[in-house]
Amino acid sequence: MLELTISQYNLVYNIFSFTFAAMLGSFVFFVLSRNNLAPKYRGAMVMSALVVGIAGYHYLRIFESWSAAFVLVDGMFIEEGVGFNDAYRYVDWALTVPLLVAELVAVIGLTGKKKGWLTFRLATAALLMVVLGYPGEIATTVSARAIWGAISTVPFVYILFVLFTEMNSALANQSEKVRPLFRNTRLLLLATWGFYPIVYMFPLFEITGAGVVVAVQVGYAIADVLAKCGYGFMIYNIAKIKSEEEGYVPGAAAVPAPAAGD
Ligand SMILES: *C/C=C(C)/C=C/C=C(C)/C=C/C1=C(C)CCCC1(C)C
Repeated sequence: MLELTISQYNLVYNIFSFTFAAMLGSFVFFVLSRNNLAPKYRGAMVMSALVVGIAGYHYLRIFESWSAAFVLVDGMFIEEGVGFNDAYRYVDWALTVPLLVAELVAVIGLTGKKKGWLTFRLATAALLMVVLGYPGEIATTVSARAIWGAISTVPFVYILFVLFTEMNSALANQSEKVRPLFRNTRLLLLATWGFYPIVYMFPLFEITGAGVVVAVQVGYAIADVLAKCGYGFMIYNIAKIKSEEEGYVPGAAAVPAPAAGD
């Protein structure tokens, strides 16, 4: 039976509330600022908005589930009834993680077959990673958690491999100004995505009970804000600079032809 102190319960409660607010705020920003971008980059912003919209909805449900899962008895929060539903998180990832990789490909400005194939491979690997991680997340033994975690790491490594090898040739075609932004976005992706398997491994260490539940929820929530909102802002920045470089003037009726060599 899970028992949390009042401050443990409140910490998670407040983090969920903060995360919902961050997703909602980002959603409004991405929708409103879409028109500052050249039309070819708007798709990336639509995907950013979808990601934080979908995640915002799920955080609301996670937040509700958390509130309903515990009762206060003698100064401790005791889990009762149907308990806390963690599945929302994986449903959310199954939808948002493929969109996040598609966003990055969209903002590079590849066209045609190359774009479609790259997006397909990255999005499929992302979906596989999430689907294969779930049985481990709900497993009741450490060994099952470790095995599913290891299997789920295969597509994860594949994604990183594609981003850090194949994508280099696409980056070589970007302007001086845009290239470091791409590198930073890719590093943010590596740092934040790398955080999920670490959080996932918490229960494999000695931490058990209330402490680990709190650490996992807080860890995933912070990673989600950085990997969805923070990342979306960086994608917006890249798209904005590229739009300007390509001569796009927000509000102008026609878009001038891109400069030679672009
Ligand atoms: C917005 C949500 C994001 C960016 C979620 C990303 C999730 C991961 C990178 C999860 C990776 C996992 C492994 C690599 C192994 C263990 C199981 C997972 C699913 C936690």
